[in-house]
Amino acid sequence: MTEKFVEWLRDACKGYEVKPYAIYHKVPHEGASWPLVANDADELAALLQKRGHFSALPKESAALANVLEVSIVGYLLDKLKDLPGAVGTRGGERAYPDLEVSGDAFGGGIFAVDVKVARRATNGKQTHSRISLYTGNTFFKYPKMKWPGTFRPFGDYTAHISLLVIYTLDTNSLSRVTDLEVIVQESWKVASKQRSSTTREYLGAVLDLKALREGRGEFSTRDEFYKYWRAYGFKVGRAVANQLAKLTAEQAA
Ligand SMILES: [Ca+2]
Repeated sequence: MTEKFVEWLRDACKGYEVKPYAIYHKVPHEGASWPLVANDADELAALLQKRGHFSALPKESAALANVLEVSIVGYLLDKLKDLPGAVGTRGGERAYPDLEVSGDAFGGGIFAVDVKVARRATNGKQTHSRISLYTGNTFFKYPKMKWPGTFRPFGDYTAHISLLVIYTLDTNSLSRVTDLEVIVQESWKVASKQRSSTTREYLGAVLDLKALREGRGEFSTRDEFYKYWRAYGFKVGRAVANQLAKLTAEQAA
């Protein structure tokens, strides 16, 4: 079931090209005349650029990542609409997952797809920084509880899939992004034993692009992965502790 879905996702992503191209400004430079006539997409882009309709996408990594993430989830939702027996739902902002897919098309399970956008390191062989797979001290740690910002408890999913979008930053282009590569793997298969942030409670993926492509993380089984990271001593801040107490009380009632 999961293999079938992963294969479908990989195949679907092959057709994805960077769609966000630039920020569009409605009002052109003074003196630009109408109508505007273009014979193809490239000519149109060149004309719009010349007339001052474009500025570049943000190059700050979190902002750029968000633009790409929204775009690729939109692209996949369109693909899913054309597929009988498949239902795609977009997750909320700052929520898990980014996309939920269910239906008979993939054997009836419910799949969580989380998009992680990462810049390629200058050496071309690693991600520039470690991709975060999950926040470790909330929904991931308590898979039977339905946390705010999630559709359902973590443990209710058939599988958790990471859709990794790797790009090279090109500050000279409007879209900022070149050499886009999409890698689809079950999340545990690309996990490392390192956290991805020293200040936030995130668990991280392996850095090596080849290992990400091949699903060669640092765990040999799914169980080993969950055992390791659920036992990890993440900090539990007051907000999380309060939320946990609330959920425990509600769900025991
Ligand atoms: Ca994401």
